[in-house]
Amino acid sequence: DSETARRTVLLRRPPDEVSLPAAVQERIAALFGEPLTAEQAVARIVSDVRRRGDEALREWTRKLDGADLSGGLQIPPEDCRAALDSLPDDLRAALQTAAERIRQFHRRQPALSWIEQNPEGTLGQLIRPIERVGVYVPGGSAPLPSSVLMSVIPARVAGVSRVVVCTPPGRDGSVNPVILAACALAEVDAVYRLGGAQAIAAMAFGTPGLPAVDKIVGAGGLFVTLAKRQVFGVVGIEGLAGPTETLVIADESANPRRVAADLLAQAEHDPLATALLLTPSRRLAEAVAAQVDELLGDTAADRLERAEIIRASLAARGGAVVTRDLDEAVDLCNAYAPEHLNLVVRDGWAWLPKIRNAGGVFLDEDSCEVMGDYIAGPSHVMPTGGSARYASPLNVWDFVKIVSLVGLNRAAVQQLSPLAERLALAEGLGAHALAARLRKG
Ligand code: HSO
Ligand code: ZN
Repeated sequence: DSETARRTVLLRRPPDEVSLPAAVQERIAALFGEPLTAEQAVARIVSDVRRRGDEALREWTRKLDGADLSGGLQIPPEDCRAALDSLPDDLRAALQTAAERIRQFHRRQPALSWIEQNPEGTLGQLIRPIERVGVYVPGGSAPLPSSVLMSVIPARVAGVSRVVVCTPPGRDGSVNPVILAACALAEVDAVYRLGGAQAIAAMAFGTPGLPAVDKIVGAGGLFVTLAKRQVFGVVGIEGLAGPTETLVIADESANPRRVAADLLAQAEHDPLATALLLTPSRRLAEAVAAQVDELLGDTAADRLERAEIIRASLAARGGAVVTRDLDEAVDLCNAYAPEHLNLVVRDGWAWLPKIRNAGGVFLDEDSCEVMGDYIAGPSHVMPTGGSARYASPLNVWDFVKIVSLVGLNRAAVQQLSPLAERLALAEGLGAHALAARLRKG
């Protein structure tokens, strides 16, 4: 009804900062010598990389990341191996278990070729992996090695023959060692210290130092997302990731402290992340709010390193909505189509059939989103910004395609070619009609 509709609009309100923050605008103006929109700035970088290749990559990396690439674009594979070997044992073991669970989960997504032989001959579909895939792994304030596993392993399971990773270098040209270790573990073929729009352009068009790929996947910041949009068509992309988001639907049976922790976990990703609670219980909403304050407070037992980011995110986009009942919460969820839905209600299974739009459903408190972020098995690369209405989490099917097979025999063609000819004539395509007619007998 209209109240539900009004609330959905509020949930997905356009960010206040649609226009770029002043600091970014100034930076762009300084870099390009004139004020440009983010799209224009990205378009310049993309076309420059396309024209001047590695030279442009070195220049943009120096300008944007402050790093010197003269030591080489590619990180030597030995460095990745060494990073894996020198991880603390417990961390290496955790990554290995995560990798194995992700592999097992994705092996259950069969993309099947089929060939049907019948009196007409043959029709079928051949599943072929995409040959070369590029994975973008963001750097920045929280480099996420788990994202390496969550993107590379589904590609490997699909049979992609070459998987490369681009990730931005720090000022000293280095890349987070745990990211390198995850690349070694996932058997990435090449890792390039390259970030932003320049990385996307390089993977799309190829340069002497970085051969082109066929499809680019992985989330990134604004410039990465705009660049992916601009190179789409030259290469495939899996989607345009926006800031991450979680909707918690909970009733009085939920533990407020755990719900609060799940909201904080989401908010800590990004000041632009969204963490929302929908509940028919005002009491729960208030209890969760109190827990959020307590967990964020200065006196909290373990002070959260990213408390500032969490506060910014919760202030701009976080909160609780008290709904009429659980049905309304579910309706709001379907309209909002969150990346993550945490369903923490009595008898969650009974509600599951009503959930239509969400990247992933995390059923019950124990199976919180963080399990999915790291270790459960499905990829944590999930559709954001309402795209769960039509898109899926990253999966094996993102890395294969169908080749259709038509092998009709002479008898079938004799029977069908007059129909093809008739359709060709209706389309005014005389050569098509001729080709069909020549099969007639
Ligand atoms: N929740 C993030 C994934 C992630 N969390 C990686 C921790 N590391 C977006 O789905
Ligand atoms: Zn997360």
